[in-house]
Amino acid sequence: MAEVLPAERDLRRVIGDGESVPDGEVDGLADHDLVELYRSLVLLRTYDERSVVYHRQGRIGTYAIYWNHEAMQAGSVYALSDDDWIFPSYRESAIGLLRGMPASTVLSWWRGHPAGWWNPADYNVASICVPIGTHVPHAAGLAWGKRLRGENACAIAYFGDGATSEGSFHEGANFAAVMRAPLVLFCNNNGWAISTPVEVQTRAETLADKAVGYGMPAVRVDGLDILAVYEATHEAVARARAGEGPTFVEAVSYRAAPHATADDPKAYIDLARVEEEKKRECVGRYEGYLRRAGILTDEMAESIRAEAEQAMRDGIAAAEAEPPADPGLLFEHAYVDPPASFETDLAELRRSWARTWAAPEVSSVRPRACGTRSGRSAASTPRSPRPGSSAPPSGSAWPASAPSARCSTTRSATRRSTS
Ligand SMILES: Cc1ncc(C[n+]2csc(CCOP(=O)(O)OP(=O)(O)O)c2C)c(N)n1
Ligand SMILES: [Mg+2]
Repeated sequence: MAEVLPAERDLRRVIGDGESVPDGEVDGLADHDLVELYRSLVLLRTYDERSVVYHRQGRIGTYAIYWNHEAMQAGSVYALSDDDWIFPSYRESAIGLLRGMPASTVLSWWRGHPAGWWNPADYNVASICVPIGTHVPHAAGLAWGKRLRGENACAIAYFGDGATSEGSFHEGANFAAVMRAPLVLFCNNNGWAISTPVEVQTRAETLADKAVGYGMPAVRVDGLDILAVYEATHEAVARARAGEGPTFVEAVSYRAAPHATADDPKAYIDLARVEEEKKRECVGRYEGYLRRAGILTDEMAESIRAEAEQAMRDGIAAAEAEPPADPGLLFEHAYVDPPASFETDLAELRRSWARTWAAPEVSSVRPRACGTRSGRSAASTPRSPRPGSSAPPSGSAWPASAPSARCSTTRSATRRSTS
């Protein structure tokens, strides 16, 4: 029988304010770990800020900004081991970077390019989930599977406050609790589901209260406090590994950036509150903690920032060097035996592209298994538009060479084991 435990209502905090509120400590984190946490924060922050610029320059498409969500992501991932599975929503699109995924892969995803698809098993990171909450049952199922196989790994599913109103969230949470699946339900409560405030989302006093109905414990943490997030997730992971089932972590913040690049929050958000939130943004807060503890020097901070900026420069260069995708891809993987109309539809698409950009005619629709998609000839590659641009592609960023749309990528060597 699952126990019904009261949700922890107070926000857990470790980082002080440098004045009247003292800094705390977290068991099991050495100085080296504290610096690695900072490195993760800076990498995510740099990715996010550069992505907004790339969007404005028309180099990536609409982008879901996660500015000030970095502590929730970096703190929780650090509490996992590499065998644990991550199920991100669009708000955690770049979380794979913390598992060694190249920035170019995530940037390609935001460019709508197949080079942005990865094999989840390469990183134990599931694909980025755009439908709200539909990945929660997937994560519950994977976690349950780990338990059935007697494996020690667990899963973590990231979703927002708005997702707690979706059926998928409730189905996944209930299933995980009943099956004692080793799952962490990580709710990023930023107070808004686009323009819908959390107050009209639920009558529950806190989102963590919802866990009680499923007989699982919950904890509420300050989502801008990377150490509190780490600690809460670490405890949830320990419960999961001990066979005690899922835990709900509610990480609380107030969204300080637009929902996405297409959004204008001035129409609905409390701008004064946003300014307050910016003053206690999570990267600066943690940097203050590390400096008060004498762990971070100017040189270290500068070198960590430079490393992240270089990763982004390399990432966008590699993403833009990807050959354009074959439009035949739009028709693949839908049917084992594609209907005849696909053939004519694709031919029409190719004709229209050829008319627009004088691209060569290319091969016919053929369903292909994942992993066998390479090997198209250069002649069979029409040019595709640069995302966000109405101009025909030109120059070295859009070569006419053979595309290598990938189902699988190779894990880079930068992964780390934490537990
Ligand atoms: C099933 C589904 N319904 C509606 C949408 C449209 N939609 C996109 S983002 C969003 C708000 C989600 O808010 P929240 O869960 O709080 O996550 P946040 O964006 O704040 O991280 C909605 C309703 C969607 N993507 N999927
Ligand atoms: Mg939200």
